[in-house]
Amino acid sequence: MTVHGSYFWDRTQRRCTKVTCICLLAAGLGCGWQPAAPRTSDVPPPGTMMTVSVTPIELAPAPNLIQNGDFSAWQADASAPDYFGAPDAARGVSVIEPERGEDGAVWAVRQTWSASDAIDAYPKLFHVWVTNLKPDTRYRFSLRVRNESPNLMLVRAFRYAVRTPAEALVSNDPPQVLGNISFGQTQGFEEHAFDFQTGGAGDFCVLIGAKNNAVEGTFPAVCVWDEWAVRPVATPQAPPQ
Ligand SMILES: [Ca+2]
Repeated sequence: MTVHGSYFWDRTQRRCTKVTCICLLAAGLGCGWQPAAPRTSDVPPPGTMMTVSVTPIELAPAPNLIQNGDFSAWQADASAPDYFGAPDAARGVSVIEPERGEDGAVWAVRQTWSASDAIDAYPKLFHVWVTNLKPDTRYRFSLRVRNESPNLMLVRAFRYAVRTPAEALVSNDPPQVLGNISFGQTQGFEEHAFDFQTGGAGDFCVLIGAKNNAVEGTFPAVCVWDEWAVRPVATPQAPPQ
């Protein structure tokens, strides 16, 4: 119910004031003015800005410089996931297979050793070439792995001073070790990482490969590899001079 044109006597103004009173008829509500809720100390007056909360902005991680490092791409009948190299089939010491989820999609790599490949050259092991790194730059290689055997595994990065992997494979110059990690049996999946510096200018490409480094080990031995990644390591900004 709306009543227009009510008048009342305003003692302060000493005049009659026209008001509009809007009354809502509802269950339990009468016609009348409701006082505003008392202002509490944490409510700013109108027109005042206040900080409600501060949420730190998480910077997105740099893109992974290893292509297909999540192992999601593995062509049918291919011996290795896209961009990766399989262990040497003629040597026959280890095999890799796609690790699939319940939906059938490949999400990781299962490698099974029947004997140690500790004496083998890394280009003949499960490996990947990284050809898009900058000189004199610090990078972090990281991976997730489940080592189901007690054997010591070794993952190592090399710098070849040539322009392409094809040239590296025929080069007589020994590659330079940039860094490595080793680990034994893991508790489920574990993340392991190492940092490396690429070295001076000039043509180069980097190989990262994995081997069962225990000559005397337990076989068959199994590692499930996931999330091989190379990302630049953020260096703190130098203070202004
Ligand atoms: Ca994955």
